[in-house]
Order: sequence, then C-alpha cells, then structure tokens
Amino acid sequence: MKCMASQSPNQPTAPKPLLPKREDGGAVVLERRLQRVKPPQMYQVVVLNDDYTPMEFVVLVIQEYFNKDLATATQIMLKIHLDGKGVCGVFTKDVAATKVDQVLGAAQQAGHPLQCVSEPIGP
Ligand code: TYC
Repeated sequence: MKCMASQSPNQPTAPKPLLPKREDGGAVVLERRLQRVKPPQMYQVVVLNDDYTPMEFVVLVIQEYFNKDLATATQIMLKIHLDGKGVCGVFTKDVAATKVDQVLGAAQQAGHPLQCVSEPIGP
C-alpha cells in the first residue's frame, strides 16, 4: 500500500470538518455597491378640457380607465374643466400609451372630442 510520508498506514484519520475553518473571527464585510438599475421613466396621462364633451362622460372615463371612485373622478374632471387640463394617473411608458389609446377610443366611439396625452415626468 502506498502511503504519504506524514501519515502512518493504520492510523485513523480525523473526520474532515464540514465547513472550512474561518480565520476572520466571523467578521462580515459589507461592500458598498453602485446601484445598477434605475427606475423607469414615468409618464403622466393628462386629459384636456374642451367645450363639448359632457362632464358625466369624462367622469365615467376617469373611473373606468384610471380606477378612480366617483368622488375622485368628479374632482379630477372639475379640475380639468377649470384649469384646462389635469393628470389622471402616472404610469410606465407603455401603460400610459395604452391609457391614452383607451380614452381616445372611448371618446371617438361616443362621438366626443375629448383629448388625452402622455408626458414624461421628473428631472
Ligand atoms: N368643459 C366640458 C363642459 O363644460 C366638460 C369637460 C371636462 C370636458 C373635462 C372635457 O376633459 C374634460 N361640458
């Protein structure tokens, strides 16, 4: 039988430790890492005032596509009516584009000139 110089042939060997011995006294080193992902550009969906679309229709649209309750939708509609425009929600680019399409589609189908756009927000 071949054997290594340091070990005698019939000597039982000590069981191998399951974990390697730590020589750092259990110290934990926290590394500061650069953040690698930035939040996506967000877009606000803005509904515009006009002289012809009925208030009730605007309230329904805001409830339906922006998940607002009646009171909130009414407040937003009145703000649009008084200020000329109002933000109905803030979304990622694709979702905002879909909301604009849905509002314009509903307005067109009902024969109203309601306008809606999406705008990037933030610095
Ligand atoms: N100005 C409209 C009216 O008096 C109501 C209205 C509100 C229209 C909001 C569009 O986005 C709008 N009938």
